[in-house]
Amino acid sequence: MTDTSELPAAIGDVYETVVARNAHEPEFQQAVHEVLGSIAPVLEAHPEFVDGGILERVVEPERQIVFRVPWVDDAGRLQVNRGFRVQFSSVLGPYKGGLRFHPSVNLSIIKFLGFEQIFKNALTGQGIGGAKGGSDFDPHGRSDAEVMRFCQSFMGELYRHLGEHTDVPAGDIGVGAREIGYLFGQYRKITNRHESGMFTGKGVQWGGAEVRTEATGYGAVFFAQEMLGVHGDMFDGKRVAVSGSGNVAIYAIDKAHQLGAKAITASDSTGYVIDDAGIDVDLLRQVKEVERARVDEYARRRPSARFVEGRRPWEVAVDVAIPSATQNELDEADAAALIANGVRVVVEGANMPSTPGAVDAFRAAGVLFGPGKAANAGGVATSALEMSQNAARQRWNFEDSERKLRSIMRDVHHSAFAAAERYGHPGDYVVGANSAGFERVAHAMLAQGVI
Ligand code: NDP
Ligand code: 2IT
Repeated sequence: MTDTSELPAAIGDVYETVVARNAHEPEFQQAVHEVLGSIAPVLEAHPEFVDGGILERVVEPERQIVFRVPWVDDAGRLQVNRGFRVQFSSVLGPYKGGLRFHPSVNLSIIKFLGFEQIFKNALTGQGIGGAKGGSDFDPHGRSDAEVMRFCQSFMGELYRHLGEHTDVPAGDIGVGAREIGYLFGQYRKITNRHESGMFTGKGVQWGGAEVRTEATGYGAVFFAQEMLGVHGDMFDGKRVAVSGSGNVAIYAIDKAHQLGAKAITASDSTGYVIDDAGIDVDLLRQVKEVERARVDEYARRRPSARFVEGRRPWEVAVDVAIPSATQNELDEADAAALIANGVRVVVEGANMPSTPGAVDAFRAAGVLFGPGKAANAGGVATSALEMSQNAARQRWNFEDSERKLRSIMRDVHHSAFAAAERYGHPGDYVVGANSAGFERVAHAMLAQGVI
């Protein structure tokens, strides 16, 4: 990802510095390249952004925290993991973004996610900055007691950098309801404060917002609905491929079914299941969330399903694809297969799931492509609603919250769509989302001086 030939000079110089300074961080370079590659028209319209050194500053995190996480496993052995929190930008509000627990986690991955989060959060129109954190801890196969001890040790360091007005984490891969409970509990104990707004995605019985659990998957489907709507089309009757079988995937499947579509796949790192009768969400939740088993277990219990080991669902003929597992899980060959099979819409439930080659292929083929920054913004947007409710000591009901999410996704779509038109790339949601998010951040950075 070092080719700068297609970038205007001012942007190319900044990108080359990013590559030199972050030489061993391919995911971070990829995320920066994608944003910088989209915003030339914005800089042409706003030379003050170039003069104000916005680019040089926005690619450098405000603060990066890396720390030791020691804990003792059930066999009495000492384990040491590495913890991260990258506080990328607080220009629009307190740092905000999830925590990821996965063995692949390193600084490059946390920085790419934190960088994406700045512009995604800006696009929601809410007052939240961008951050991401996590650890190379792998919760798979660990007992609840081990996960609790790990979370307590992790928070034993991270707590000093958090707070409802400072930095507000949430979940991501490997961090769900169980982990958030343990992390919040430890923060409360150490600080002696029941500070509800310092974490989002909490249980609805103790400060969590209705619809936060469902928000990312539901939001991605709402975004696809908006994209189809522009072309007078609907979700009803569509065949849908979803990857992943975690939080985002489960609720994307759920909403697709509610809108009359049929989602026929789900996956994890072992392979995918195809179910021609449509994925049974209750069974998938039972297998993945309750039993924490692998996705092949779903196929064993469901006569209409079969498991395809070691492969990804993009070889299945569908109208809509919703990659909802992890970064770079859909490459150029996958995109070619989807296009050959007539895919009409791709919306990214995950962060950066499509490789640059795949994105180019979708655009060239005229596939409606919704980048994660816009399409999965419903999760963090609902986190911001949770922060509002916590601050006001209020609780909104499910129906009102879902209505708000629906309306936010309509606005996110409109912002991205309108920016794409304004900057001469109608229908290009990559340009639209990056431009609309970047504009908002850049204006705030200029106004607040050289910080
Ligand atoms: P979960 O941990 O709930 O689920 C992750 C799913 O993705 C699992 O099925 C997991 O399978 C699979 N997966 C993870 N890593 C890989 C890999 N390397 N190869 C294949 N499959 C993999 O996470 P979420 O559903 O919360 O997150 C999914 C994606 O959505 C991530 O990109 C995340 O950043 C993004 N996202 C999440 C939001 C949220 O609110 N939770 C908000 C916006 C974006 P396995 O168990 O085998 O690892
Ligand atoms: O990638 C994401 O937007 C998230 N994991 C959710 C972040 C949040 O703070 O709700």
